[in-house]
Amino acid sequence: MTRRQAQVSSIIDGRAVPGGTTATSTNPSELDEVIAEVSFGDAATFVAAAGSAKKSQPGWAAIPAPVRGRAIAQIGRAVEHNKEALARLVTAEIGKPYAEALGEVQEIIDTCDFFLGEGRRLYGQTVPSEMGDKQLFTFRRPVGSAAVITAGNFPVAVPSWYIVPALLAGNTIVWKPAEYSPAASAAFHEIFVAGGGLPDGVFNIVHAGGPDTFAGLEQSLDQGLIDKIGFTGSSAVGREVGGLAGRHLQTACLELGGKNPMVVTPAADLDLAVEGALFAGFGTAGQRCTSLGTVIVHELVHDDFLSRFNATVAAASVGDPTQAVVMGPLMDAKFAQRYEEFLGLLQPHHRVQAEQGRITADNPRRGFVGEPAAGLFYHPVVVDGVRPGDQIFDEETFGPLVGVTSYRDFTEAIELANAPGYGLSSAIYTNDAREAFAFRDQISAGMVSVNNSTSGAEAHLPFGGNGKSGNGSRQSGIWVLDQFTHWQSVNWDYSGRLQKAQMDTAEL
Ligand code: UN1
Repeated sequence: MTRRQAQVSSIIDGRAVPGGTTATSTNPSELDEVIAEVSFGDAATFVAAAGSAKKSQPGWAAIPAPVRGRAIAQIGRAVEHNKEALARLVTAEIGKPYAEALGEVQEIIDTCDFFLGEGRRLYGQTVPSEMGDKQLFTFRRPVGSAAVITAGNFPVAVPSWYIVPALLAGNTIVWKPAEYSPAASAAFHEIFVAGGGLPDGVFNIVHAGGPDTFAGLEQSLDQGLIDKIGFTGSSAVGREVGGLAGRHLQTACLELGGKNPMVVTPAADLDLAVEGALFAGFGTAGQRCTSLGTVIVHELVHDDFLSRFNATVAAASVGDPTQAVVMGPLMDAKFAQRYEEFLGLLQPHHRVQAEQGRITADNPRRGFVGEPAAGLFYHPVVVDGVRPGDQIFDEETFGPLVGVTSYRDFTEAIELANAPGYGLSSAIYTNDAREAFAFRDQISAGMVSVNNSTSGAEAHLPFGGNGKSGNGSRQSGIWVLDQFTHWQSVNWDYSGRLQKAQMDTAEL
């Protein structure tokens, strides 16, 4: 793997395809450091990549699944071999603290480790028939060519959640990574193709802007070149992508935003809850889809929780993500700007607990690690008194801001937790098993943590959400195979005559 790829372009059918426009990706901790120059393709580039994936798919699917599993095993080892280098690149390109970046790369390895054996276990069933001299079977068949469109906050782990199982199941790929993580995605692509010995055209990468990608995707769907879409990104764009898929009679695998609640009850270990809220709220600078949105804390323990949380947040190390910090910079100027617009939505009834905004010499942070003016560094913010109807309560923030509100009884806690209408992750801190089970039962969320953070899901459990967080599709673990395979039923009659179901059913 090349440490830093100065030049990045789309790779279609094994060949680099420069596009018409060039952009640079910079280090959000040191904005004048260029990480990569990326050549952006357009809609036609996407269509060409889709054509390549479509053409290569039958050949890839013809390779026996256990042999495809071996390719996944080799990819896993290649990622392991490049673990530190890839993590350093993620830290340099999107500012994720190095320890988290190592965890992100480990998530790819875990995904490969899980799926390598699936090549030998891509089971179908033998099913009894209601007629004699007839056998029924089911087979998992690859869906075909898949478009994978991912975000930059997890520039390498989340793509692997789609790409590894899709390849294992005999699908081919067009991957459009985020515009602001081209170097990390180019490195990922290089490791996958070389490590797995993937034939040309099986795994194509397209660097392009959002509107061109959308246009290229639509044209590819119209031409029958794409059979499945995997998309991770905002709820607003997910709605568009889901609509596009639906108009082509496809279901997209959608992993969208979250406004993930954490309920803290009087039966909670408050220090544990504070630790969980710090990691969930400010890990990846609050830019995970699983990041903590609002702490919903019982009024009896509200003040105690808030003062402990404030003290912990005030002491949290912020700065240079190559060092052991809790929080690095925001990942890109686009996100910094959006986050600042969010800060502009604070209202008089919001009790902001500490400094807010960009960390600068005029707005310093005690114990800051590094040079704040060089990067997109923000104060971690806690806002008490948020409530339904406030944009800050209702919508995903995608930045280092955690809201706090209080509740009187458990019913109100659940109402507040479900109010924003997302449904990705959630957490409850309590040592009362009845509360924990009641929460699990009543929360609308794909993922529930008891006495743990909203973020940090393990790679072999179903991952995904409901409501504004997704269409119920799940990634990770065995369940994602239902996204990248179709069931084929086979009925095999060796009676030598036409046996009609429901009409020639054997008698007792
Ligand atoms: C995302 O932010 O899109 O559970 C995924 C977590 C990580 C994945 C987050 N394993 O926080």
